[in-house]
Amino acid sequence: MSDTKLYPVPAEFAQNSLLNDSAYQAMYKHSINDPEAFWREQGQIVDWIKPYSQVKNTSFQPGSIDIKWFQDGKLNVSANCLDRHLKDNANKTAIIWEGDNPADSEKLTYQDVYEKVCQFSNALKAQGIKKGDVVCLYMPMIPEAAIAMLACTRIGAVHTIVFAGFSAGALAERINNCGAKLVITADEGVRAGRIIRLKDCVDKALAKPQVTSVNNVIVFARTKADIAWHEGRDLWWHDVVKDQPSECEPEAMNAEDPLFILYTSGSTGKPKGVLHTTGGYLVYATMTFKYVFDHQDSDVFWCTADVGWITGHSYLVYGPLANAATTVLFEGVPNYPDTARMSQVIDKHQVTTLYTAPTAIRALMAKGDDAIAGTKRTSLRLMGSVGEPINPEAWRWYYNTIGNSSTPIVDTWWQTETGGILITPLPGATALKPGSATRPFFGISPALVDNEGNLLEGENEGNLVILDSWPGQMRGIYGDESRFEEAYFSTFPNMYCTGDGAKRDADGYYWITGRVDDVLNVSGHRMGTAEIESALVSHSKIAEAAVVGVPHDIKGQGIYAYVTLNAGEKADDALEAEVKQWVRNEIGAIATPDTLHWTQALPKTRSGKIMRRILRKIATNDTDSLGDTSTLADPSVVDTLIAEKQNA
Ligand code: 6R9
Repeated sequence: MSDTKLYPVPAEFAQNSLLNDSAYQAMYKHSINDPEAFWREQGQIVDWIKPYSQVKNTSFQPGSIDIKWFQDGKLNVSANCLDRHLKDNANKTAIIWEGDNPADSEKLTYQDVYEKVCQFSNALKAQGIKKGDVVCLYMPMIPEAAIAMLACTRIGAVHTIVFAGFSAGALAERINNCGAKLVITADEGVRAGRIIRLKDCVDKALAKPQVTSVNNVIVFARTKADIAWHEGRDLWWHDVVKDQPSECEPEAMNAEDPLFILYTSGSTGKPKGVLHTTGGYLVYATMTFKYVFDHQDSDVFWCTADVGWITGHSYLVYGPLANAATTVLFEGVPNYPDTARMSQVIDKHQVTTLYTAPTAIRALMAKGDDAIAGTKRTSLRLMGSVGEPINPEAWRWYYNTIGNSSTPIVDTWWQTETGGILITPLPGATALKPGSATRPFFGISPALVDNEGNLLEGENEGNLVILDSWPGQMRGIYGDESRFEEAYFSTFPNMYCTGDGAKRDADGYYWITGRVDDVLNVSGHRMGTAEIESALVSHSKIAEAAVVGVPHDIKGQGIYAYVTLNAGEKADDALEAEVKQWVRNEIGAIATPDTLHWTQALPKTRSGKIMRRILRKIATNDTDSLGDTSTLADPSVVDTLIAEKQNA
């Protein structure tokens, strides 16, 4: 909390925004004092096919965790994102696609997207996909990714998007876990001038003997490259939509019918299939988008997240489209073909609202003014940050350089599990402090507890928990009911445990300090240390591995892996390269260790638990206060590790 300079709401912003501070205060109070009445009214932000009479039916009680919202209502997500806008906004741009190559861009109106979604919905039905079936998307950042998502929701199929940077093995594991019947992909993806062979990767995943659920693969021709073809299984996107009508009746979905599954990392080795349902998720994504980004009809909103992450679901596709906004979908990366690409895209499409991640900001900050060379960025009126804590230095650079010292920043804290933003400034209401996510959104009751679960009052630091449910909350872990309670409600009974630590200052502002569990945050991507460890030990030469996060200037956290080899194996540069490549192949490039620390033994307790606390300190050269080492089976291991680190 070093930076205490307040950035007040600019007068002009306060005047024209949806909510000022007193409106926020009054609405927040109402949302906490009478959640039932508050959400009964707010639920009307979306259109219902059958109105709900019930609103909130939730329990965080041990043994009877139950989360239901608007449970007797019926609605359709694609109808809310498209059909209802056709009357007034048919010709408004829904999606601006900006290709990896700056020469490629395209605009689709609400009418265009509506017709394409209907056609693709009919195509899915023609392939036998029904309400409740799971469809896996492994897609590059092209409009067809959003079209496929919306088509699934139109017919009641449950989508699960796997980030197209994950390996064939990671894809296979996810397909298998959810029993997907269909995979939608592209021949190839294009990113930063490089080709990603997506269809090859799907072929490899489906060739694994354990994957038996998939009947068909629909392939969009992005680059028209030569690809292997499995007759009878593979279908071209352009063929399946060709003769389909551009009308398709939306399925009336129950509010609590599954909408999507999204895999994320927890503290165990197995990714969790986070399940979101239809009504509550849509209400929450729609409402948070509207107020956090102070949505105005003329806005051009650009969220740089990939559709494979929750931010891409809620604030690239569902939140913006449900609000009839114009959303920018960018295939490339912020610094290709040159460092100023992000700024160029802002000028080119007159972006008003930019939502990006601290890792991207820091990477550009390292290039200084080259990141804005030749651009104005005067169309911007609001910027956002998400994915990890933003350090005040990066915040100020973002504010001063990208935002011309005049654009407020909303630092939004939330998670895959929360469906939408929980702690955030509202730009017309909240004075900003660099590095603080500030105050709770409507209906959110954050609290801090000590390790025993005692509530901490006032200015304090502790584990961040949420005391009551909100509509966007996840409903379960797909295929593993018991793990839901265990993962989120058992550490501190009667509270949702976020896994993050936080401080609260004298103004009641929250400052997220990062994960307190074994989850890493590398460039805003969540990864369990256990997942990387299990990839490492699956290498035939590796006996044991322990992974810790270390501070990294650009990525936020880097991956530091301690590795012991099987007897007789020798560590050298060739093996180091091989092991790094191995992890890439097992999980994906985002999981590649930055550092491999070869060693003979890991520090373990007498009961055999690896003491990560000590490994973290050694990795960061913080060895003056190693804390209690008396429970170690062999304390000399620690001295060896310290010496190895110093000689590295
Ligand atoms: C939306 C998203 C969730 C974890 C979360 C926290 C970190 C996200 C943050 C932030 C500080 C912010 N995180 N936003 N930390 N300030 N504004 O990123 O979801 O991929 O599930 O990651 O990311 O540690 O627990 P997800």
